[in-house]
Amino acid sequence: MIDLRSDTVTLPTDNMRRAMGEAVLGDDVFGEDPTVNRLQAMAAERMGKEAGLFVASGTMANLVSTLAHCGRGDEAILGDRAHMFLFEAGNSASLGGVHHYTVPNQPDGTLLLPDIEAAIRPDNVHHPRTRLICLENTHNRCGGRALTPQYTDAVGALAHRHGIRVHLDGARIFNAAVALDVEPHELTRSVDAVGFCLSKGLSAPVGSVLCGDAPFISEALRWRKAVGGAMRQCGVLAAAGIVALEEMVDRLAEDHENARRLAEGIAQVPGISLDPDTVQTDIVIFGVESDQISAKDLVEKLLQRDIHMMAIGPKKVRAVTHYGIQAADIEVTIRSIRKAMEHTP
Ligand code: TLP
Repeated sequence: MIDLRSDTVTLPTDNMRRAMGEAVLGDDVFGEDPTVNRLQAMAAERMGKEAGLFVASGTMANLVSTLAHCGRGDEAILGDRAHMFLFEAGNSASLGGVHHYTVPNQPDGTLLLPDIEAAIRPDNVHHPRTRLICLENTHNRCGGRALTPQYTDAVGALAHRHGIRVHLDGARIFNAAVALDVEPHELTRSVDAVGFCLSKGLSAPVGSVLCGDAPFISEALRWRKAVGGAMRQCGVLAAAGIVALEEMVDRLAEDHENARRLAEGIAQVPGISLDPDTVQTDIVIFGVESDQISAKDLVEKLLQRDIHMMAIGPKKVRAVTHYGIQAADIEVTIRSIRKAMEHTP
């Protein structure tokens, strides 16, 4: 099976399994797990922040950050294609009483600065209070596009001018850093909080780290406890995260090359719409133009050829490259898409 559904399907490497077996552990709720403490310090250093907090998932990083920044009736501005808006079960509303104000995501994953500015509420009893702006880098639903340091700085400056905080959903921040050839901290220097995932392209089995200044992280620690996310000897998981940071970042370039090759190959297939120049990282989103076939049909046809992708709309399919995908798999995939589309009436 060539599984291109997501980079979340990656399995831990042999070095991760070894590190997990040998990890020195303690009770992290007492702050006494040395492996968790080491991962948190490493993560904070990479993100250029004071402190880090190990959490169970990317969703938990986003939730705990929202809860730490906002109170009930406060508002967060974010993109209409943001993962936090679309795919996190409405948790900021259901658990935090936090209202979302969406502005259109541009095809490159950005939000226009005038749109953000216009969404900031005036201080008036009729309105919720704008507390937070959320960005996503790389942007999942915009096809893995990377936001630049300059763009992020501009949003940070705008937010801070209005006394508003910025949270970055950096689930795939290392993909962005590798694609843009910058240090991750250049992408985070203007945000107040960033969460990144260890369990996507970096291949660790579980976990994300939320980073920010020390007072924010102590507030986030309380919220992590409140949502049941305080774990005990979770150094066994953090150990794999340390290997992910040490060994799995630079190789993301290979995933990006594979994605780019996949995009170039399938862009040639009649009935498929895709501009390969928009593929910057590990995510390839393409359109199924033919009237005769839906995204779901194409995904089913590919499955019969042992290739797994995800239909993300009636006419849209997503494929994600990762550590488990080799260049040869990409060639097989391109040939299979061509075949699947050829047999379309
Ligand atoms: N995204 C997953 C699934 O939701 C589909 C994927 O396969 O892409 N932020 C971003 C930008 C994400 O893409 C995801 C996961 C998350 C947050 C949530 O991370 P987890 O799954 O660890 O809660």
